Amino acid sequence: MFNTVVTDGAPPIDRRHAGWAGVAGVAVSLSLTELFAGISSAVPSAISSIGSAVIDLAPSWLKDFAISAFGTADKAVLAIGIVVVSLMIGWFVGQASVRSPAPMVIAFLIAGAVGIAAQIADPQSETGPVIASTLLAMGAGIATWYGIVRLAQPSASERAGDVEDMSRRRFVVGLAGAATVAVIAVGVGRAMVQSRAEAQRAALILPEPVERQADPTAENDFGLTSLSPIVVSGADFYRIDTALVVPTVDPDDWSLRITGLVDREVELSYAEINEMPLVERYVTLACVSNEVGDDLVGNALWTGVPLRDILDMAGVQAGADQIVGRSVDGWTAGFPTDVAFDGRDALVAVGMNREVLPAKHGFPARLVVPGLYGYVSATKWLREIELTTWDAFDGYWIPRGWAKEAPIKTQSRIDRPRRGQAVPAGSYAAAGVAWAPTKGIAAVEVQLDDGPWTEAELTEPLSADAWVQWKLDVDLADGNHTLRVRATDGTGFTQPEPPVPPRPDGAEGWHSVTFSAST
Ligand SMILES: Nc1nc2c(c(=O)[nH]1)N[C@H]1C(S)=C(S)[C@@H](COP(=O)(O)O)O[C@H]1N2
Ligand SMILES: [Mo]
Repeated sequence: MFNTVVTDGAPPIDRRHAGWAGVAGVAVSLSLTELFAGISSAVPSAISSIGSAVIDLAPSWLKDFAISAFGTADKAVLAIGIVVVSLMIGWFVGQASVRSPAPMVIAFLIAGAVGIAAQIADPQSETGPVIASTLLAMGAGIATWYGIVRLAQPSASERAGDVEDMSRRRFVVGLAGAATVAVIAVGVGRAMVQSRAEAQRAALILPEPVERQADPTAENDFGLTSLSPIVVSGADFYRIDTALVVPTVDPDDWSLRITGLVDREVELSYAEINEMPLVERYVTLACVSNEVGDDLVGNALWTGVPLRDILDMAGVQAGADQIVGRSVDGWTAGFPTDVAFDGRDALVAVGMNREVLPAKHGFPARLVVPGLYGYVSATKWLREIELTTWDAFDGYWIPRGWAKEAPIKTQSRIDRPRRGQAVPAGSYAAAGVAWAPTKGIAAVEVQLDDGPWTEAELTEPLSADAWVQWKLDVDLADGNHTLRVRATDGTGFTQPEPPVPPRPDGAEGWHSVTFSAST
């Protein structure tokens, strides 16, 4: 069939037309993979699977560059990059296939193999559906390319001038048709994935905990504008992860396994975990990459099973000095086993702020470990807890240049005023937050310009693991000012002044804000 790429005696089609036909083939093929991901939960998105493979294979300097250049949009940029590069390959291979279909067919075979390999690496995928859907997408891509090439070729009677040459119009219609199919397939696929997940989550009800925490009162939260609330909603809570698209987990298919150096492996279904005695804990999570003064930190009320209870079911063996959390998307984090038994409230959490854990914060279950940065502890979309030795395994970020042991450093932040803000002169309520999970905050001091360090008023802490708000009324003269803050934690340790960058184990230094006051 393909020997008719060039119809008998017809001139080869225009190179630009051939390029666009290739682009259309790739677009239809890629978009169908998104549609299939929507139709079947056994088929992961090919674009995000390839993105994950790129993230895993990329050298750490490149990842650092991407994170610093694009911030939390780095994954979106990567996905767009994969699509753009694929379409460009379609353009060039389309042009190379003017006389023979071989380059296009070979390119699709290679792309299919890469796509299948990347998708199968996703632990939630199933090989059969992945291969079948990829073959379908490849076939549709080749057929689209071939169809548009044919549409762009004048027929014998058109060439002879017997009838008006409509080939150009047919080409444009073909291209538009392919673009329409691609847009609809991506839209429908994405919508199906989201609605399947949301419907399942919405149908769930977080069980009543056996231990409830009191709601915050005016003692716990100053309630000032521009000051972070003491409990941050799931929607406003910072989000950091390596997932290109939020993993969608079917709680009916999901289970949590406790494996490795245990007396007996344990497997718990979502229902079984929810039937265990659940407790509520206020815990502040912090990201190690947070710069002094930034907002990759937040406090929430977590509902879950004490990690210790789940470990005791399995029986931790002597020598198992590392706990590794593994997520459904293959991410890992490890921390010392002691942490689960030293009295702090580490949880396998299923709820956040009295709601079923939001998808982007780890539904159906995640780890919450007070006092440890998220990258070594807070595994979202948790699938397995493995007991191992400290030396036997390094979590995801460790070979990428971050410290293996990563307790959260005592920190404080100024929320009011913002940097560069112009505030009215006179009395002003400066305020912010301070955190030292597991230790608690004993004092926060504030310095205006070259004035004395003055102790701020603190809110009643929700727990030793939760941040507090601080507030100090300052008297502002007209002109520019600098405000500095430093916290002292429950051990008596006061934040030192010298700035330290986030890598490898968390930023240090005093947050300071320059602003102006005028009458
Ligand atoms: N599966 C998975 N869990 C993860 C991560 C991740 O990339 N994948 N990132 C961790 C990091 S670095 C942090 S700071 C916290 C952030 O949790 P949040 O997004 O709910 O705020 O999640 C942790 N859990
Ligand atoms: Mo993080």
